[in-house]
Amino acid sequence: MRCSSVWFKSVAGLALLFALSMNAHAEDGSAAWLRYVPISHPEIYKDLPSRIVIDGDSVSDHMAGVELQRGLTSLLGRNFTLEENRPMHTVGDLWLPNNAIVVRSFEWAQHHITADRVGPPPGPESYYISWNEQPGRLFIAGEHPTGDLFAAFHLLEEVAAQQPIPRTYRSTPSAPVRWVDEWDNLNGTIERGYAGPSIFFENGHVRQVLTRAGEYARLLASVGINGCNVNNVNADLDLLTTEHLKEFARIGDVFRPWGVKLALSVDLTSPQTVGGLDTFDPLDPKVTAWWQKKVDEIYTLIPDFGGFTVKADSEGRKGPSQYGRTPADAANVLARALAPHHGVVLYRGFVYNNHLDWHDLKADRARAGVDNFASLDGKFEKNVIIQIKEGPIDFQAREPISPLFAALRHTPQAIEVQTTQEYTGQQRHMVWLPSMWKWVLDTDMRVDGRPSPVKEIVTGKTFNQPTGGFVSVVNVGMEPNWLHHPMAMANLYGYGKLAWNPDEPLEKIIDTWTRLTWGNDPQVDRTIDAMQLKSWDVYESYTGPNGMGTLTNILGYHFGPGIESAERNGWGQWFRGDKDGVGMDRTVATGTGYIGQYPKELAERYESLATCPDDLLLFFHHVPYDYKLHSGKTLVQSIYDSHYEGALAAAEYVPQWESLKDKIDPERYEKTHALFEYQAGHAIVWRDAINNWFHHISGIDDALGRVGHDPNRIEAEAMKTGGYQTVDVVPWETGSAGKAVECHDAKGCTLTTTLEKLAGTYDIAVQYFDIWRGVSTYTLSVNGAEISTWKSDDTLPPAQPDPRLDGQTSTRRTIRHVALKPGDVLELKGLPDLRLELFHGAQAAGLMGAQGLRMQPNLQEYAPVDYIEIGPDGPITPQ
Ligand code: GCV
Repeated sequence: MRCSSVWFKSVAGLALLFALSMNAHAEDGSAAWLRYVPISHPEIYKDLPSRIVIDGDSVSDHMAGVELQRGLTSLLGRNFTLEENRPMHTVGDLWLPNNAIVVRSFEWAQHHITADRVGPPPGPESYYISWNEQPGRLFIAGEHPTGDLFAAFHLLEEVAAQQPIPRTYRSTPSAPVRWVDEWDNLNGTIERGYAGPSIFFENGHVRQVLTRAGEYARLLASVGINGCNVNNVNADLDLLTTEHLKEFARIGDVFRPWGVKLALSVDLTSPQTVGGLDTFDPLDPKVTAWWQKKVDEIYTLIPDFGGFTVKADSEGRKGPSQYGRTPADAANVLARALAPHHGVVLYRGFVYNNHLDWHDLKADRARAGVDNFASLDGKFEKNVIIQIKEGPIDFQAREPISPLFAALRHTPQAIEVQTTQEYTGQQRHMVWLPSMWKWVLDTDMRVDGRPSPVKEIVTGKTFNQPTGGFVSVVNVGMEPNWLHHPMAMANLYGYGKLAWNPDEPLEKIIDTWTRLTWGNDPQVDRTIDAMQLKSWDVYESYTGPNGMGTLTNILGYHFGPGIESAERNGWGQWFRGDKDGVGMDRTVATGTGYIGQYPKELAERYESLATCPDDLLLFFHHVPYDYKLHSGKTLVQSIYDSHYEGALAAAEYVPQWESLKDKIDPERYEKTHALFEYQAGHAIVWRDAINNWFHHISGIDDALGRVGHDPNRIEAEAMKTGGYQTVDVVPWETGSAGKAVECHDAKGCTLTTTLEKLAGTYDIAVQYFDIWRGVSTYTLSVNGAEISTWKSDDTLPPAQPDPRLDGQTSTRRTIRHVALKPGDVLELKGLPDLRLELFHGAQAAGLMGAQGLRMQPNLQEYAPVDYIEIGPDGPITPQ
């Protein structure tokens, strides 16, 4: 039983004021889905009592009460009072106030509410809600105080989405591990983070002010997430010093009220780098003792510490292989140290050799998971969980399911997914990833010919494991709205919901998120739901087709197209495209044998061309370009078509969003609008790069004559130029005709052309390159009259400056509804980024006098331009 003390506190007075002032802030996205904006029909909840009574004195109970008061007061526009630690503290205590929202223990509920309604305690984080209008009592009971908190958030969610309060509702999480990982470094940077610096660290230390970390924990708790690993799996080597641990304890303190456990990623060399030992061999007794002592030290500072995540023998991290030891040897040492404190080890299955020989047709990175871990099944301590990426490569737009899920029958597992959109548009493209995750979780691995969907494997049901669950790499940053794109927060929300209940329908998840984030207007909800639900499909269709991987620049920043970067190197993300065909032969019959790692039924399905699904074809097979897909199209024609369809669908987001203009606050409307405009332009960069590349390599024309023919396009290098110079774009397919122009003149340069268009109204798109740190200025005029001027000052990915003109930096400005007639002269003026620069010998050169300063094109942004495209009004310049 949970204890409660006798003190009584009513904090009703300031509640309304507090709640209203909370919502007075600008809509900068920081409130995410916890906006608590007054609902349009508060009368639905007129019977809901305004008195909240809490039994229990834990900090989570307190937070549940405060959250209920804050949320309900704001949502319903009336005062809710809060009485904490009401004296109803014994199981035998029958007192239960009417006309109140009462939070009590599950144990109490079992004794005093009809047992068959409450049922047996389902698990430590479960909760129960019952609503009885007659005495006017809403009853909330958690098996553990965090259950109260989850219940409070659930109730608030129902009210915010204007859903009826359930008569009785019981909820139990699917698995004990529902964590997020953040890849934050102590210096404040975030690996694969796209929304500003770390909310936890700066300059080698934990931030002094951890307000954002606390707010983040609240968001996590609101969707049932119970653990957060705060540092990069490529862990800082000095992470475990006592000095750092004391600082991490402060993060633990701000997480604790929300029931979120702090976890850390550790480097296995720590006994050497921190402990000063001469070895990190896991089987050396000195090393074992060091880990035990270090873990004990951690728990004295952070009593509810969650555990360690380990990346070893992978991408340059050292690991047990250095001493001829196995992942089990290493994981078990940590696990034994953690076990007395109930901590766990999440040992990543992402162990592979990134120096593979690409000449070797049998070499295959996808095999690594099963090759490295299957033989260790059953050799891990009980508190070791193998953390397995959803696919065998690396979070591509689509991959098959990792066969490792089916290979570990005696070892707990957790699935690792990525909320941060490393390979899926880096929060500059809208991609709702729960669609992908649900596809993965529902995939039936058919272990031993029996139903065994991934969701049941990772939640421990299939193989009867005591633990396991879900991990998502999130990488929120200091930008107010956490992930940059207002739509991207739906990924974090959806992750939490699926981790809690992998059977939750996608439609329900997205609709609730939309209501909470954007309001309950039916048109808004219908439009946003539909956009999000198709967005994975749309992104996949204009990036990597048929299971080839995303086709991004894997040697760069994983953002724009960079097709051949995947080939001819040791990283093993090959798709083996040549003039005759494309795809990795992973068959058992003639290829790498990878398919043989799946259970029999799946292996047979993938091995045979007759049954292999089109959307995974090239992951498993090498086929010629004119190979006929199940869809009836040839492979290459399907690639062309899907890229045109996908780019068009992305362009349609703009008018779809514009249809909601009057129903969305201006701040978020404008930000989201700019991102959709960006996505529309960048989808065309993707479309053209991939289609032109396949056209070039296959030599097969597009049956519809679009690829390589852009009648509405005027190449910059073909225009009359005042000062612009032609340069190559590398790789060639990321620039139209492989060329662009740059202006190296501080006074600026011009491009002009005389139009022969029929009189009418057109959209004019300028395709240019926006380098991260430079800010060029562009001005477009018709017959000398300016129609648009803008600066290339977007903060596009990559987060590190990419100084090149390529598929990451290529972007587009569209000027709509421009009246044109034959003979009109179009002029684009580009002014490169200018900075005052110290200039030696300034006087001799007669520039800016004796100060020795001059304006110079700087930072490698020379007002670059790729082309101008002029087409009829519409969502996309048509082909
Ligand atoms: C943290 C991919 C990413 C790396 C990441 C790695 C991993 O390779 O590109 O940035 O490293 O996965 O998951 O460990």
